[in-house]
Amino acid sequence: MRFDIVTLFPAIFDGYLTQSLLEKAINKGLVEIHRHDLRDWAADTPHRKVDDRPFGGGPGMLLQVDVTVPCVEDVQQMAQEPPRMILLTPQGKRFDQPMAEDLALSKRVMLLCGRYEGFDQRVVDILQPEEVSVGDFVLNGGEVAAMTIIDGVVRLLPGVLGDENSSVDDSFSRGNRLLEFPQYTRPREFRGHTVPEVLLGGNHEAIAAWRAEQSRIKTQQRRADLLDP
Ligand code: 6GU
Repeated sequence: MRFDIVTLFPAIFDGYLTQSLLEKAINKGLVEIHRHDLRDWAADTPHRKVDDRPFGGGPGMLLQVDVTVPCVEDVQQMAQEPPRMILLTPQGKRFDQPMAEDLALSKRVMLLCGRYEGFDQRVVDILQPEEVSVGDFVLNGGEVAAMTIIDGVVRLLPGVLGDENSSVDDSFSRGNRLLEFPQYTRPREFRGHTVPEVLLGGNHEAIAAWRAEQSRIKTQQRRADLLDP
């Protein structure tokens, strides 16, 4: 699977791309991640300007259509596969596990990261990207949201997680709308806190029943909206 990220801050992704699961997925050839600096498409002036003030007034700066659209068109041409195009914005459709599962089926995803007050509306009108948000809060730009999406998608790709960490039972995956039950490992007792007896007894039916009940209780207490959407 190939990701193309368009951003003004490609270095934000450095640490994330070279750690742990994602680095392994890249080294195994399961994922390719290409970053593109929007500023490389700026007019060839000393300031390489990519943003300007909104017509009609108001705070902040907008990313310009005449920089962004040519950039995206060039990046599209960098591989055969036409990408699913996602523009990160707090105004977008909320990212969730079914969306991650759907994206994991595509060969190529392009992520457009906004900064400042966002993009000129004509970027959306011309490119018609899917507008996606990662939640009801405001970030300084789309980069952390893009990493969230990549992280959520990559772990679903075949071969990325070992069997021992399979994603099929994850909370929020299709058919599972429950929060996860609590888990324990050694030691059996720490500062007077013990492990629930049922988990030590080896009765697999009783363990499964206890876990299901714990999931239900936790979901009821914290996320009743998941039980009755
Ligand atoms: Cl995708 N971008 C920004 N800037 N803020 C957000 C977001 C995206 N999703 C939630 N908040």
